[in-house]
Amino acid sequence: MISAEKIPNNVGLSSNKRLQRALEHWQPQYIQWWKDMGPQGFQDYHQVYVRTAVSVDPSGWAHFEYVKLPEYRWGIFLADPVHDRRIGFGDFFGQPVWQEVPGEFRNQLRRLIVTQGDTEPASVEQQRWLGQRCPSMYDLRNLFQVNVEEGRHLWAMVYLLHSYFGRDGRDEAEELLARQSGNRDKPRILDAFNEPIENWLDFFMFTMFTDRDGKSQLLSLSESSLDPLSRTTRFMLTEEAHHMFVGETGIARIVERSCQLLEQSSFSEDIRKLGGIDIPTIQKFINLWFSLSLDLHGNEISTNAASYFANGLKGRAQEEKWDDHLVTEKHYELDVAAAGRLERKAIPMRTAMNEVLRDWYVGDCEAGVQRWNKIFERHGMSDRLRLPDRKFNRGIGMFSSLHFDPQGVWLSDEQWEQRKHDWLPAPADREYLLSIMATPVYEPGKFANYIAPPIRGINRMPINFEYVRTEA
Ligand code: BYC
Repeated sequence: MISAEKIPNNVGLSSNKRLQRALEHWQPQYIQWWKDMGPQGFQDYHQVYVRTAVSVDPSGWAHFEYVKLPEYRWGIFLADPVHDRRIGFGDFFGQPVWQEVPGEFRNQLRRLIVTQGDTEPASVEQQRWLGQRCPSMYDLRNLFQVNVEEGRHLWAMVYLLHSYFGRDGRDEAEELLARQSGNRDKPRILDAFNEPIENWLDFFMFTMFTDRDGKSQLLSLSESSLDPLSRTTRFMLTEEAHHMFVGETGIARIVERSCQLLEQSSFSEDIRKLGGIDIPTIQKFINLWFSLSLDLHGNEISTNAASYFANGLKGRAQEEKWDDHLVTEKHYELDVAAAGRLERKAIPMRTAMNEVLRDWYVGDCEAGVQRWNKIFERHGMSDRLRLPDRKFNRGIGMFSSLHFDPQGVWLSDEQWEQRKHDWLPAPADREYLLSIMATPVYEPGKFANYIAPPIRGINRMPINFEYVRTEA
């Protein structure tokens, strides 16, 4: 039986019997999904030191306690309403925002919410075996924190579907638990969420690059004219920040350790012989996850994106910083492949909205990569990591049928086949990573040889704190 206390919320759940009943119906299916598809091997006898959102103010949000994973209190939170909030872009600019879904935009909004919602359980499914290969108890706890919050993000989207989309919304909420990452017959909607995440380099790259796409898309949805969508996604963004922290610092700690191992070997040895992760391998995983995450912004030229913008459903990150909120006159210049070469073409800005968001995203990723490069500088090393060209390894959009190298040089199909494993993880790279991760590290304060400890623990706890404990 669901009670308002069992589901922390600020949406007045106890006074909305219809919604409460709908969620009561959905919750057991969710828990079953979590047990079947969530972290494997950590459901029954482990308690995890996690943060649970119990309200939207900073103190309520940072509530830490030991929790058995299936008993995590997945809550429903909307950021506080903004007084007299107005539509910030598109054809309805300046009008009051909507508290209900306008009939004419129902399908588009449902599609956006379902697509967003689908990514959340997908990521939990992708990561479900990682606990068996963790580099430390600190990292294990962070993995589970990310997982439970992705679960909460699913709750957030299911709340919107149940509250605003009636029968269709309830059906969609069930489908969100029926599709499965990587399943041939019922895959997740977006490609990156069907890719396996089998090792911790994948995981850290995913939380760095794919969660950053989450940030980018949530920033856009938080501009939405549908106020409940805006308020839900605004609160989700606060949690997303921790996920990117996990990814960025995870890679930073691997880079740090690789530098140390290189120094130890006086730069004369392949650090794989010392159990480390060599820099070319790190670069290959950047190339993979950055390109997969670029795809998540959709096609370069998209009438869907234009109509989302026109109708005020999905805006640009930090819309208030732009001068022109109508964008009816402007054009966007992009490279288009035509007759074997690239040509610069101007297209109406509204149809290039996916590309505008991608620009923001690339800038945000670039800043993160520069922070990693500071580690090499500190060690006095000339190595650098870099983002590949945006045409590299694309699966969506106009470059998806073509091949480019990481510098953006056009390649023939044969050249690509010959060289792709110079730039993307090869089976041997994956085998190597699995070999160094085969034995998980569960002893508090101990770290696998390929990763440096973090600078500090979680919630001011020491690094050797027992972040995950086994029940007696
Ligand atoms: N894979 O007009 P277009 C996150 C399809 S991540 C497969 O460009 P649109 C998170 C598209 O469905 C953030 N198919 O599409 C991170 C359409 O197909 P149909 C998730 C793709 O709709 C880590 C066709 O191509 N946020 O939060 O403008 C952990 C036409 O394309 C893909 C959202 O999803 C793809 N990558 O753009 C946990 C925000 N891309 O229907 C969570 C909401 C496109 O014609 N969604 N297609 O057969 C959106 O804003 C848009 O749906 C997209 C796609 C930007 C994703």
